[in-house]
Amino acid sequence: MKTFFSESHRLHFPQAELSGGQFVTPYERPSRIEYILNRLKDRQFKNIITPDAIDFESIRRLHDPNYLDFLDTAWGEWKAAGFAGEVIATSYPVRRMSQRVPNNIDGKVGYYCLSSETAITAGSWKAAQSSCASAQSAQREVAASGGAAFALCRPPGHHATSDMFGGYCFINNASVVAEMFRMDGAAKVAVLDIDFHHGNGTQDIFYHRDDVFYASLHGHPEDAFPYFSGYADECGIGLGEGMNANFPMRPGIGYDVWGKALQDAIKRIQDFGAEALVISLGVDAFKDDPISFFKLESEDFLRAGQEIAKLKLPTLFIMEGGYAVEAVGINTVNVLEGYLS
Ligand code: OKP
Ligand code: ZN
Repeated sequence: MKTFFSESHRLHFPQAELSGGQFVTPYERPSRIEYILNRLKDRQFKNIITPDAIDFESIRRLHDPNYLDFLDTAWGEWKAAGFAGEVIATSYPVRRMSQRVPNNIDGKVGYYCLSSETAITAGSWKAAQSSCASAQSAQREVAASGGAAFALCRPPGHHATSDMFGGYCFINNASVVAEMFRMDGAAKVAVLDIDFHHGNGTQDIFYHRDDVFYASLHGHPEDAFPYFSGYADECGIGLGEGMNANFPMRPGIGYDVWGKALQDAIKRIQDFGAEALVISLGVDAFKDDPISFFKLESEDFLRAGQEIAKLKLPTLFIMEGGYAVEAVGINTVNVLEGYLS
C-alpha cells in the first residue's frame, strides 16, 4: 500500500493549546507523524510519496469561499491588529446572537471557529493545504488502481465544517476525497470514521445528501468533544435521511463493544451499496490515549483493519487523531496491516 505524505505539516505547530484552563503543549503535534513514519518504514511500508499540488476545485465544492479566504488572511490580519500571540477565538455567535461576520479579526475568528483549543499560526494554512494535498493524491491512486492507499494527513480534518475550523482541523480531508470519488463517477461513497471523536464536520457536510453515507464510532457527546454533535438520533435530513449512522459509546468500553459497533457500521455501509470507502483513521480509541476514554488494545486495531477489508471496496485511509505518541505508529500501521492480511 502506498502512503502519501508531505513534510509541510511542520509549518503548523502552535505554541500552546487551551486545555483544562491552562495552556499546554498541543496534543496534536508534529512528532505524531514521526512515530507513524518510523513504524511504516519498520513494517515494510516503504512506498512513501510526496503529494502533487493541491487542487482547490473539490475543496471549493464543500467549503465556503469566505471561510477559505479567512484561513488565508487570518494570520496577517491578527498581526496587523497588533496581537502578539497566535490566533485564538474567544467570542462566538452563540444562541440568539447575530450571525453576521464582523470586520474585526478578533470577532471574525470566532465566527469561523467551533472550539478554542485550536490556534492558527503563520504556517497553519499552508500545512492544512499540504495535508489535504496528501489526501487528494491518495484518492487519485485509489481511483486509478481500485485498491487501497494511506494519506498520512496532518493536521487532521473531520471536525472542520464547510465554514468552521476547530478540534485541530481546518480542511475536511475525508469529505474532500469522498467528493472526489463522486466527481470520478462513483454513485455512492461511504465515510467510516473510527477516530475516537465524532466527525461533526463530515456529518454536517453530507447531512442532507443521499450519495455519501457517514458512519462514526465515538465517545458519547454527553461525555466527549465535540459535545454538540454525534448523538445516535442524528440520522440525516431530507434526501439524506437514513444516510448518517452514529455509534456513541460510553467511557471505558473495549473491543467487545467497539468491535460490535464496527460490524454494525460496516453492515450499514454494505446495505447502502457504497462503491468507494473513505476511512477517517484516528487511533485515539487506544487505551492509553491522553484525551480519550475507550480501552482498545494495539491488537484491536489489527482486527479493525480486518473487518474493514471485508467490505472489499476501493479504500482510502485518511489520518485523523491519535495522541498516545509512542503507540500511535503501531496502532495506525496495525489497521493497515490488518486490512492487508
Ligand atoms: C481531534 B481529533 C483536550 C481537549 C481537546 C479537542 C479534541 C480534538 C480531537 N483537553 N479537544 O478528532 O482526534
Ligand atoms: Zn480524535
